Amino acid sequence: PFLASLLTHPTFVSGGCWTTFIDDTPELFALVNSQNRAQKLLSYLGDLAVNGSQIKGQIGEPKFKGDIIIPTLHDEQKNVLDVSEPCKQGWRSIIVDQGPDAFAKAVRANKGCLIMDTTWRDAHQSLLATRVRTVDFLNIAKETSYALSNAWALECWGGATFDVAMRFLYEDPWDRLRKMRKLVPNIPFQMLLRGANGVAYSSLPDNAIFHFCEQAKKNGVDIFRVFDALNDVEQLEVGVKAVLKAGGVAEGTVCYSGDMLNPSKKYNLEYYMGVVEKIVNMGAHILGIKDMAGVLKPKAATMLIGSIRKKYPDLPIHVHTHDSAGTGVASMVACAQAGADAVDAATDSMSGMTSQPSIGAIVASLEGSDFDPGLNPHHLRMIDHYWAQLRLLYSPFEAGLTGPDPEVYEHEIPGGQLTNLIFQASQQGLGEQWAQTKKAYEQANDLLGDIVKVTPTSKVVGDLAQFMVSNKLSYNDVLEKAEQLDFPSSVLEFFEGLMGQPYGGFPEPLRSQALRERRKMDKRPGLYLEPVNFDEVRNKLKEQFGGYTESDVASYVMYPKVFEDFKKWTQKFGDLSVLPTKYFLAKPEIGEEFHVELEKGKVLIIKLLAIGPLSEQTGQREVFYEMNGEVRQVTVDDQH
Ligand code: 3PY
Ligand code: ZN
Repeated sequence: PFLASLLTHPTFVSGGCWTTFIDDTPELFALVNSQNRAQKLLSYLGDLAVNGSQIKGQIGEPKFKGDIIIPTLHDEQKNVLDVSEPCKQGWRSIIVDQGPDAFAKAVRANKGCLIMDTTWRDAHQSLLATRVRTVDFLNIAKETSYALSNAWALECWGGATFDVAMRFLYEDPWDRLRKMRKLVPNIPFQMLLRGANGVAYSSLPDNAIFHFCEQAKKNGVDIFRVFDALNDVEQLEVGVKAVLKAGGVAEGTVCYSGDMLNPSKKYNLEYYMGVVEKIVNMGAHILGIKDMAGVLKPKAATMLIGSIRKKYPDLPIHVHTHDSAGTGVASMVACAQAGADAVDAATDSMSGMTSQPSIGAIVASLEGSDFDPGLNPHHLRMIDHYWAQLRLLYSPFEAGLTGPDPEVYEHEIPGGQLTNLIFQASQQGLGEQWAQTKKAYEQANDLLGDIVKVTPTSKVVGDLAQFMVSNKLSYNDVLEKAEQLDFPSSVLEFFEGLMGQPYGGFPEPLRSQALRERRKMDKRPGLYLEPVNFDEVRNKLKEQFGGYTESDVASYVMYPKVFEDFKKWTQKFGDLSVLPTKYFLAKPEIGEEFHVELEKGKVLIIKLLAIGPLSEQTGQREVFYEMNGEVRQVTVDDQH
């Protein structure tokens, strides 16, 4: 294509200045570049047409077949709101103009209870295997900037979204962040950071966390919810310090586990108040309460938030929950009444069960009270009309949840993990085994010392539970045979101390029997790990991929292999984040026309014309497309 463009270029044709021609004509490269991109895109589409979707976790095709309708918002006078430019008003201006301390003061002084909308992060992480793609956030971003302009924040980044974007969606999470930021300049963006684990599954060297937070802040994150999966405050502090250094709003977070109302349980009010005190002393701007399994009952919420509010009248409190048991709305209302400054909710059609409670239900429950969140219910409903369509578009990733699971009070499985485990059980047709897995999860937790369970420690408990079920091991079997058992690697990493120190210590003799010759760390892992040599990483990326950005460096440090695979994929298929989800997950009908905007103003009009017969010699098929009026052909290996 380069030669063709060159030979037909008017300057070349007219015999104009030859020596500087190529240097002076950059559009030639742009053209070749976009033709390359178009060809790569066709390779992906051809492969999809012949072999079906290769996206991990996808079962079948989307239930939603039509075109997504973007809802229209209206103002108080019922005039259509002009959303051609993003909204400019919102809480973010305080962070940008006056800094994190001023934000903390302002939200504390605010009378109502604000809402953080989790639809762009935790809701799809908990319901749709974290599979929602960048394009689907961007398509509703400007409308959202208006509808949620008075929200505390949009939770839109971090947690599992970081690795899933690269690993399964072949998207750059940083690119997603920058694009969202452009279209939503007014609402604070919040991310979830797993303390010293960053957005990975075990600890990284401290300098990796500092570098990551600096990049996250630069690329658009305002508020960082920092937690540690064991409430190990030393692990947590690494994250909080990194956020403070980067200039972000630090939401130091305590993970809620167990049942505070039950006096025989390990984690009681005194325990929580102790962790809170340490978080306050770290200099966190906000206190987060993270009820990752949805086990904070309304009465416990009143007691916990009430006690913290009484001791720390000026401390902003932000509460997160999951609706697994069906009590999410009641608990969040109780939090608001007890003095929380913000609670989490998700758009209605992406709420409930293992996700956050419904935003519409919480707003209605607080309406007219002193705690009214100050959001427009009509606007929220309009945004939800969009998400109702999206939920059907992503139906191939549904776990098939059917109703609340109050048994969560016993097994305490966090929302996202509960969905995953149900999905796995239903895939294997193991209805009975699912009941056993829940029971085994409870026992595995006891074996490990009744630990706080959230990524990554929830995976440790889940892996041990599945290990027990598949090897038919009872609680006592594990204790008795520990010296002979080949424990899952996550369990060994936990016992080594790679995820920090659990409250009350590791269970002995199980720890020593399981570890055998392996090391035991009794301090936080960051003290043992070699710092990352960033120059080495930069050189490596330059050599391997011809260039890098500083956010690539952060991705590589967090997930070296995932990043490399992601780069290789994009070298083969290009940046597919521009492809509408419908055509990313399934092939179009023959003759169906669709549009892909490669970049601003560069639109491809594509139509699948035919899928050719299988060649016996090569095992390949030719797939024919029309692209901007020209017939194009791709050769695809038939994997069937
Ligand atoms: C994560 O760490 O991804 C979580 O959502 C924990 O709740
Ligand atoms: Zn959560």
